[in-house]
Amino acid sequence: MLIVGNVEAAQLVGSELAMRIARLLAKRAENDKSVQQLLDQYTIYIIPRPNPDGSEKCWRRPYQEPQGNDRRTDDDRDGEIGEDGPDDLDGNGWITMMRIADPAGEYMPHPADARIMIKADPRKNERGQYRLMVEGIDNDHDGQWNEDGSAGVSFNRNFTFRYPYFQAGAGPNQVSEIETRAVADFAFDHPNIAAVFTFTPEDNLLHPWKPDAGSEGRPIKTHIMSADAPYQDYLAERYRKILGRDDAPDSPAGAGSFSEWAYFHYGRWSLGARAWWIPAAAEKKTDAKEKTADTKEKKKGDVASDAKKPATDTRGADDLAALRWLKSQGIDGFVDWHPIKHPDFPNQKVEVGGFKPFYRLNPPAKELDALGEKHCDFIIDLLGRLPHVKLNEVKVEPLGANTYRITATAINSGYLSTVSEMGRIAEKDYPVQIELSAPKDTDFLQGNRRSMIGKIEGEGGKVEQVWTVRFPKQRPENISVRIWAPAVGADEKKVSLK
Ligand SMILES: [Ca+2]
Ligand SMILES: [Ca+2]
Ligand SMILES: [Ca+2]
Ligand SMILES: [Ca+2]
Repeated sequence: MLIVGNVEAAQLVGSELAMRIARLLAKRAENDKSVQQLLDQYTIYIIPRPNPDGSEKCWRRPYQEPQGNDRRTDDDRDGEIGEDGPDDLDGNGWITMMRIADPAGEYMPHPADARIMIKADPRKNERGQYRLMVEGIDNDHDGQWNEDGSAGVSFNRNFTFRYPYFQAGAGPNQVSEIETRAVADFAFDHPNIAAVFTFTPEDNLLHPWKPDAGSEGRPIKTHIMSADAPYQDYLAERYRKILGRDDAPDSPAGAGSFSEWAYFHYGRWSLGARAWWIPAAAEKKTDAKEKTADTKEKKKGDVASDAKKPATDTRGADDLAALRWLKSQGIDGFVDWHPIKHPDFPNQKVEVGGFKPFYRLNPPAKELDALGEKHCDFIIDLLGRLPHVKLNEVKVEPLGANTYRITATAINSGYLSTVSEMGRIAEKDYPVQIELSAPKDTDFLQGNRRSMIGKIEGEGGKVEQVWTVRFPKQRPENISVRIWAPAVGADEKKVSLK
């Protein structure tokens, strides 16, 4: 199987946990025979940091959550590259937000906590008092602030499934980047990969993908196939049980994301987990998309997201919860608003403040040990459920005149079927093959020497292959039957013809 770390560069916890899984698996195998057996049986590839340049950006000062790699992008298409990124105006080493007192602004302080900014709703007789944008100046004097930081191409927006054409961070075309190309090539070069586990916000272990009967018959698949959904649902249940948490924020719909590509286009079982989030006890359920929009792109504020809000006012609820949680943990993750002099707004009050980058995406270090152990538990659980073919029985019946009927029964002893329904449709798997080894001059009256077997269901799903063969000269003492496929293992049985 393949384990992939932080597909979103800023979620460094993903790469840390991927490394921990590797170490823990090796360590546990020393004392636990069943783990050793699993490691003998399966190969685990781990790509802890699929976007090294993007991840490296996390350590550059001033600190800001990176979106993409180091490709030089002209984000606003004005012919200049990276001419106006965020600026650390208060010199504290962090890029946060800034608010500009402005009667025409859309934002106002939250009634419960003035540190949190929410969009004013005129229908509620509220009036905006501030403009809100990312900390910085208009370096190129085009009337827009921080519109081009040459943010690069995001690893998790550059894959082929539901590719977000022409959108920020998507890149010039699908799999255009060295990183995405390298990971996709690696995957295709290793047909023995049966399942992919990814640390990603587009999780399906906490929010299982839902099948859609209406679109299932269409040639281009957009939803998990209904035949695959129960397997995914069961694994998701296992994951939540092992993790002991069931309160994750909503999963955004992927666009060009890696884990969806792994299922829809690479055709493998694909499981995604968010790894960590601020506990729901501190945070009421919020839309993850909104959260990103709230922290990153308030200046482009989208009214539509407010219009969809349910009757209860949840504006700023996740921010409030995050503040409560930071406080309860004694973590300094918020910069209190403080006035600065801003060259672009000489006559207005401008303050810098807000959440520090990374704190809401990555857990405190003290939680890493437990998270590592639990994810290792899940990977071991998953390894024990991967498809695995075995020859159960090979029966030989003499029919006279040097003619024999040979019946082989193969089973899949894993929980997962040998290929997902999506993989079968995408034709990206290497199908199970079965072969009868017999002397060259053997006549195959029924069945071919070698043939492909369709999908074998999990939990002891079986298939039967029947050959009728005649040996023109002397019959051999033994024949053997072999069954194999790169992702589901191999088995061979020799039987005597006596
Ligand atoms: Ca530009
Ligand atoms: Ca700053
Ligand atoms: Ca500008
Ligand atoms: Ca700037």
